[in-house]
Amino acid sequence: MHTEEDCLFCRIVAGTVPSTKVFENSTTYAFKDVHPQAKVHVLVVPKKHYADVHELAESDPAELADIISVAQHIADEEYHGHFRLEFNTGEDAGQSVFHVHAHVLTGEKLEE
Ligand code: DGP
Repeated sequence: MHTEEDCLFCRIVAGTVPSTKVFENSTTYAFKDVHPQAKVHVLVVPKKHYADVHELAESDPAELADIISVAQHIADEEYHGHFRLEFNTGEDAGQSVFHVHAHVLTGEKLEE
């Protein structure tokens, strides 16, 4: 079980672990994924810690909407507004960091 103190993405938001920032506002932070799966692969996270997208949706749906707006903004800048948005939820779905994060894939035509 991860606590906020040992949460990698809390540390990235706080700036104690370095990242390449793409976007930031008062509640949301976006940074480049260290292992990109597309020409542009950005992770968008709430600054506040929630374990997964279901917990976020239940606790703060406005922040979930903000994450989607940030994804659209990135895609507008990078690739005429087209993007793929993924929330891996649970270990068996590939979630490895238990601070909710949207994978935003864009910058090129994506494989289906
Ligand atoms: P997931 O498997 O859905 O939990 O995605 C976690 C993503 O986080 C994965 O694509 C790799 C990325 N990642 C892991 N550690 C770091 C890091 O220290 N910095 C950055 N920028 N990305 C990381």
